[in-house]
Amino acid sequence: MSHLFSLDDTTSSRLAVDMNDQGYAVLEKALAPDVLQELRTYVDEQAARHNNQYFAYHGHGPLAGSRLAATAMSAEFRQHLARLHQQGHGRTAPSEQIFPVLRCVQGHSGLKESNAFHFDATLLTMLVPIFIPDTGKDRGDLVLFPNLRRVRGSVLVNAVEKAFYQNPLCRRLMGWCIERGWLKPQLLRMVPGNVYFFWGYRSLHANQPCNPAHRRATALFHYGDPHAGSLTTRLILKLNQHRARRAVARSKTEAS
Ligand SMILES: O=C(O)CCC(=O)C(=O)O
Ligand SMILES: [Fe+2]
Repeated sequence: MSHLFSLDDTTSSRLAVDMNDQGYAVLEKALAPDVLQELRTYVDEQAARHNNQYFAYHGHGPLAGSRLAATAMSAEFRQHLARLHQQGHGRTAPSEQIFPVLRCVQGHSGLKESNAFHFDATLLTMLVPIFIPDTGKDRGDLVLFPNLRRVRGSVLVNAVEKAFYQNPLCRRLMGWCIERGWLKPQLLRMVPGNVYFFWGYRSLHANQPCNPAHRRATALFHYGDPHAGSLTTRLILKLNQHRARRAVARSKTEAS
């Protein structure tokens, strides 16, 4: 098996119901121990190339040769996500593409990447924790305001909403309100081996700050772009990739 795990029809429909009713779904012990170990070895190798500072790999290119890229290209795995999208959202995704990402938050440069609340460009998000600090505090839990909005018919409305929520001022304000208990998001403590699903396009989310002495690595699989092919979507993807490259460049400068 070159992908991550298999999913039967009954389990998939349970995940769809959980995402809609509870805001997220968990597939416990989804990864076989040797698969998780393979991912960890891969992350270790890549982290060494980045001076153990923050890095993110977006798309097939930088992930080439890894099981993450193989998963995103697997026809069988694509069918799993297609079925889940259909079961949960009631229709097929306009695009078949799976967009894989590897994020590794570590060192002081990782702190800047925390609490960066956003809506994903794609509807379905699958999150695979690879390394999660087992400290009591600052594990980098996933912070989620689930299903805050619907899929927008208009690309423009989507862009305006993203601009409103994803700017530094709003992000800071949200962090502040959460700290004071005025806003109560769901906090997901992730366990490596489990896999998590939520509607990334509909849910405002971020990760909590993570202890700089520890490594927090997650793989993300983004599926089902509601505005597939539109100019705005292409720009958002470009912008995210640009941000990721800039963060890596910054952490390199700081490390040297
Ligand atoms: O690493 C995480 O926990 C979340 C990252 C995320 O939401 C994203 O890359 O879209
Ligand atoms: Fe996201």
